[in-house]
Amino acid sequence: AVDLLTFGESMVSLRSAGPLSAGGSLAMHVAGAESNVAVGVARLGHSVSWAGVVGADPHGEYILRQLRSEGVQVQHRLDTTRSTGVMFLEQRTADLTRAFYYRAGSAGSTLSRDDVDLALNAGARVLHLTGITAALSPEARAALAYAAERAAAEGVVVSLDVNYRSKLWTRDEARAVLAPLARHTDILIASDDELDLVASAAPGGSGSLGNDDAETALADELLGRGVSEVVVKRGAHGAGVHTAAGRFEAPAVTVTSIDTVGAGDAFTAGYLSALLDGEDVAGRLQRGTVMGAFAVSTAGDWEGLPSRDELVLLAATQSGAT
Ligand code: KDG
Repeated sequence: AVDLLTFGESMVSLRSAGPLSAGGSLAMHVAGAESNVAVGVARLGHSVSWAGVVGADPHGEYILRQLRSEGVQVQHRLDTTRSTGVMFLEQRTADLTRAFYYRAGSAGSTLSRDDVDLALNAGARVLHLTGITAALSPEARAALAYAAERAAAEGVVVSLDVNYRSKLWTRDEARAVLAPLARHTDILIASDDELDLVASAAPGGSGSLGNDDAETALADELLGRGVSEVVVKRGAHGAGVHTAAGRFEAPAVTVTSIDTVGAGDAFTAGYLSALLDGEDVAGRLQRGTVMGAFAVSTAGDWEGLPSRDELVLLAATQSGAT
């Protein structure tokens, strides 16, 4: 059994240095929330497996090579009739990046229950899922629900990052599919504006989570439904965890932000790595925020993530040491 198993769609990401409408050079990278987490956890020294479907094209081969070279075990299916998905990531301004997807009908979107079954047969301590998979196709949605249910029944720790992508589906569509998944989830990870996609709005609230009480009400509802840790990502404001034993908060590590894409995935990789190491909730939060800091202060979704030995580089920053 591997320490962590994850599955989802990985794509070729074509990154621009400026407005796409002006053309120019694009740099080819591997993107995908789940493979970002896989790489992050693998770099920290755990055994990691990623399952997914790619096209029989150089793009798919590139994804597989990149993941393998990061030490991620790949359990892929080749779809010879479809293309590997592509996304453009446009650096529109220094502070604003925009994603444009070319992934409808992609090979990765055909991920099925059979694919998931094969991957789960090998065993894992933690299964990490994201809500993106449910937005890809009816079969991917069914595969996600099935995996959560099977893994939970087998005693595998199930982690679910909501990861709402507005270009793939509406909030109402996401809520209808993701809220029922919470029942099989041990570790529910969400940005502070995503919690209402897995729980109902707090009494009297409109779902706006600027409000601390509203967040607590949503988290309590999830804890009542069997989730053991409700992890809330707050970007530059750090992260928090609601558990039956109380609430924990950690500030973000202060760094210069140059690329926030992948920061949430890096946080999740750190959180799950510390969980695998037997760290307590405070230790999980701490490693998550350090990993998030590496992601935002380096270019790329995952390229700047640290090895285990490098973790200390930014942990030291946090305590003011140089
Ligand atoms: O979390 C970063 C992801 O957004 C990126 O890697 C691409 O998986 C991706 C998606 O669906 O947006």
